[in-house]
Amino acid sequence: MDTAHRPLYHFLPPAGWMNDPNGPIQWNGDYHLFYQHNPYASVDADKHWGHAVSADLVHWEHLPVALAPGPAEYDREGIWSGCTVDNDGVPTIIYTGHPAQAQCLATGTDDLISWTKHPGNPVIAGPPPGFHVTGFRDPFVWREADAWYMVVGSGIEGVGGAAFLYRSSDLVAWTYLHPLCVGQAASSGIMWECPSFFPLGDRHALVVSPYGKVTCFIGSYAGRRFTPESQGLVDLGDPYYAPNCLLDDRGRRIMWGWIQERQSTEAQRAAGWAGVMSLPRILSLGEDGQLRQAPAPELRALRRAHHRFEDVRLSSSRPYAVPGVQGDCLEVIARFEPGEAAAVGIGLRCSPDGAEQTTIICDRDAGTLCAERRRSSLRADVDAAQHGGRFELAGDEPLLLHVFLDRSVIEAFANERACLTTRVYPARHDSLGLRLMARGGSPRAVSLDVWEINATEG
Ligand code: DQQ
Repeated sequence: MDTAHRPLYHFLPPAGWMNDPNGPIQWNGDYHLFYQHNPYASVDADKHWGHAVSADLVHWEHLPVALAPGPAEYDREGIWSGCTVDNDGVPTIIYTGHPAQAQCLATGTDDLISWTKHPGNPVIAGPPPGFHVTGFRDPFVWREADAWYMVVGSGIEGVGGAAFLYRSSDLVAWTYLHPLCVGQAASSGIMWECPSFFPLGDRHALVVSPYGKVTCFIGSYAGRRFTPESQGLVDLGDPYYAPNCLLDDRGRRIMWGWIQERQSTEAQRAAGWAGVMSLPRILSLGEDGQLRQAPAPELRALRRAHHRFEDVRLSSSRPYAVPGVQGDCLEVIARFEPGEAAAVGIGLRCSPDGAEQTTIICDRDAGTLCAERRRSSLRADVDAAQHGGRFELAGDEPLLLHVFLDRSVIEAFANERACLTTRVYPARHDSLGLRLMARGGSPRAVSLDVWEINATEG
């Protein structure tokens, strides 16, 4: 198994393949996370629901696989994504059976370890009549005062992504109502995978994975129809996909997403593992009516040795190599006053000569936050494309970059307004340096806090 790039404090299975988070739920106080899992090989096939539990969102215990494909025809080729609900004390999974692309039920024991598929499966055999759809999967279920409601991810051919709405009194017999929301292919894709729909502040949020960057619509929910008022990206990085969320007993909406690999499938297979879960993010609604995401405060339990620097003057001619800090598992909080600078950023996994380095850069002139990966790795088989997206700083607004580095994973939060997840696979063992950089000016890092993270192998 390749351990050099295997993250230490992001969740991932003991071995094999992982993709979407499925059915996260808090049960008897503990957080349970299920996930798309191929336990036999680190390749994208043969999906089971893997399972893990945590008391603190940080340390996870692996549990036996919850659901496996077959023997019935409807899920013979895979237990695809879905959700988990508490049906009056009975833990209940609603998932998509593959290849039927039909929605199915399973009920669990109180410890959530053993699951029994419903004899009446599938409970929704196919898409509503009258639509030519691009897919029909990934049920997300919630309770309202009068009944259960479900959205199923889909798309209407020639129109765009869609979330179809159903109602049930018992989770078994479902009545199709109408589309909760329909998008436009040009602006939000032809298919909405893994929809999640929930109240956020005084609005509702619909999060969808449209075969591209994850999109969050904020809007109003009335008459059982959702009307988007704005649209944004959950993460500017392209490896982040298919998030799912829960509401915990402290009223926090907590979301995880799948962080995809960005090395060749041969390298993934050889590594023995593929796919990483993002850190748990707490969602809220900003004063501007847009999505805010913050890393769960529980993650502070991972902090070990602390290094603090204040009032660091940066120069565009030479990056500032942070003295005495080395590592491939770090938490970094940098507060910049960009001044006149065109861009400021943080270099991670830098080799001493700079031949390898990855930069999270906020370009104020361009209004972007990007991961520059041209020099991420000397290896030829890893993706080196830059990725990122819109992130604008107002006037002299300070920049707070909060970055989690976990070997091959970088998750960055910028002013809690934007997130950027990327992958890095340095070839050199000495690519452990941390740098601050600037372009077109001499900005100030008001403070820089770095914690070494000392986690044990997950
Ligand atoms: N992954 C699952 C599907 C879902 C897709 C299959 C999204 O249910 O649409 O592994 O990554």
